[in-house]
Amino acid sequence: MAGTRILTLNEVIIQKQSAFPYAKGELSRLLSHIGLAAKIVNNMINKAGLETSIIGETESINIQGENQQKLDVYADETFTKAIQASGLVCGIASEECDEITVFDDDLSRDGNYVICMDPLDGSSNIDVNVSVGTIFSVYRRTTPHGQKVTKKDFLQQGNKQVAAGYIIYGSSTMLVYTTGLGTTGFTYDPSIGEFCLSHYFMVTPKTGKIYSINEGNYIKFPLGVKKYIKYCQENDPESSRPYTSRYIGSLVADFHRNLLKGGIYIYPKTASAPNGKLRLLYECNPIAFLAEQAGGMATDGYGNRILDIQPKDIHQRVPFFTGAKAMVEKAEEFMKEFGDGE
Ligand code: P6P
Repeated sequence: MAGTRILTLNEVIIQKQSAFPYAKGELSRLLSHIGLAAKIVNNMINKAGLETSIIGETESINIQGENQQKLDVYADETFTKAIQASGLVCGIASEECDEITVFDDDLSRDGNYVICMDPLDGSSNIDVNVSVGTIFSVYRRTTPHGQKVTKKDFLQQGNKQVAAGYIIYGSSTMLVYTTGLGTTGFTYDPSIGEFCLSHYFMVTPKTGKIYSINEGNYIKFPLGVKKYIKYCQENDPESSRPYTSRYIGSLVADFHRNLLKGGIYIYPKTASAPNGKLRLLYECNPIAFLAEQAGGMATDGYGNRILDIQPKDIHQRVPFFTGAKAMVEKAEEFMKEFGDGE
């Protein structure tokens, strides 16, 4: 539109940081480094179909027991290097690494922040050209500066996050983040190599017509989840039911669609996954922060706000219900009434 100049990620971060006094420009610098890594990974993902050397599996299995994709390792290394180069972060907890990564150089040891990240979520979808994402979560360290970071710095409740976000590598590549001042989205413009402001203040609909869950696990679900799925499928035009089932198998893509259109994403506990599948530190907490900042909700299905759960382990899993507030509340009603029963 004439007269409206495009604002880049760095410009908006600096604009918003003025409302965030203690960041002293550090957070904006950190988010800029994350944006750089996102551009590098985006470039490689877009070539994945052509560069056969970068697609497919490595020989290794990560701590999750999942085959590591070559791009998982590439994304983990790229984000780790870019984050360390900022000199602001003293360590990283990554889905791809069994233990925390401690940055032991002078600059980083004095860093104020730690990062939890899923460098490439949904990566098994890459070889079939389905959207994937990077998820990150930023905390201030709790142990004294100058010392090596410890696991304690990472085992903080999600309500202590100072920033969180995701990059979705889809039909277009977007970076969506929050520092607690609302959820903001940027769309990557490859012609200028910049993330450009496209969604200044994202607000998710109070309710929706989309439910996202892997119904292939139906027989293993808690009774409350089974009852909620049937509720979604009932014919009740007054409440816009039956809802539409949409499940890509890529959390960032499913969440992003529901954030914009209104919907609920559920990964509950199942008979074979008693704590669910998703990891609290680098999937549920950052997504929950973004959901709440956009007016949505995120719980474990048992009335516990995700952001208030006290982590015990860096790879801890939790059941995950997130999306439009009215939909999460309705699912919680079914869980309260029917619980885990058969
Ligand atoms: P399932 C990808 O591995 C992931 O962590 C999320 O991105 C996704 O929503 C979920 O697992 C898919 O799991 O068991 O339905 O294949």
